[in-house]
Amino acid sequence: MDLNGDGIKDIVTGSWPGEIFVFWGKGHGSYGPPEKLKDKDGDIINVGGGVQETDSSILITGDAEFKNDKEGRYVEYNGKTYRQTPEKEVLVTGCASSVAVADWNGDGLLDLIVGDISGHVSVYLNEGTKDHYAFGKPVRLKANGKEIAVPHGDAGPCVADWDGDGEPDLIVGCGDGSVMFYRNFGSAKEPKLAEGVVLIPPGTMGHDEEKLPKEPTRGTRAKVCVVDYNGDGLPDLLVGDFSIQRPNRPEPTPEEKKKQEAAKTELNKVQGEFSGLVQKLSGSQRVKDKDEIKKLSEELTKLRTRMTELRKEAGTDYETHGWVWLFVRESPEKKVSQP
Ligand SMILES: [Ca+2]
Ligand SMILES: [Ca+2]
Ligand SMILES: [Ca+2]
Ligand SMILES: [Ca+2]
Repeated sequence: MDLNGDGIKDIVTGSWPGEIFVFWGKGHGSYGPPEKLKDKDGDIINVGGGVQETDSSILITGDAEFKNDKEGRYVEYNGKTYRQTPEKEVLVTGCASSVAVADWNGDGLLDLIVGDISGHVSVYLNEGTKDHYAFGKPVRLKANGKEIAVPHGDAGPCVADWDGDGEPDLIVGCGDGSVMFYRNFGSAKEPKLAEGVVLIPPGTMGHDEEKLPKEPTRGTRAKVCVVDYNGDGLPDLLVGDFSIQRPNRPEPTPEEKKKQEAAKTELNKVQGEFSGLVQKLSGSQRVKDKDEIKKLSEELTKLRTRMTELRKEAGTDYETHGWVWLFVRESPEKKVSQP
């Protein structure tokens, strides 16, 4: 889609740590560097994250990193500086976001439909013009009068006319790997969503290493795209996921097994030391001496490197994948099937 109306397609994506990024199309298949999308007030769009301040801490959920100057540690985020003080700890974390760009209210301007880690879906209506977008404040979408909150969070929205009545509907990938369909029974200008219907059941959530399959299996955190993949005129579903399986490789020899066991034992020990250090560096009882903090941070980096080496030597018991599944639509009804 072309977000800035210059006739060249752009790429818009959600992220972990949570912001929405745009890669401006430069033509001939090349794109500019990622930029964080801002709303009309100049605030970075990050619907599931942001800044939470309490008496003892400032928690920043988003794309922020620590910097140091002569006054100490600080974080810059959304045009503001948050400084670490003996009374107030600054913490940085992230959350997942997923975005669909579509004209949600039929005014000819592209809007942002953003899914967040808690499973909600919000719309940022575009109050600008075709050449100059200006996104308003987020409004959570409702289905059957209730705010959408998909199973296991991690909402991955997609806007498409799924039932073929000419009005855009909402399709959402869910944290448990399922896909929900919310029919728009309003109009293009005034969408109203019906209660969600499960299009695709959940994937496998299992973490029991012994029971993990060795073959590709549908996983979790579904992200969807609606497209007529086989060109029969009916919309089909492409579903991306996150899945875990056991490596499909031969059993280790007794000698290899011995090495793996030794690495596992050492890994346990190093992991213990690592969490001990993390405790020293966080929480209200944390170390406050600058030199001591520096020393501990360096040690932490060393341990992290060693842990990566040991995990490799221990022979990982599982591997992670992201598959893309095709579900071909069989009839104009809501029925879909796996090929
Ligand atoms: Ca463009
Ligand atoms: Ca619009
Ligand atoms: Ca429709
Ligand atoms: Ca099709």
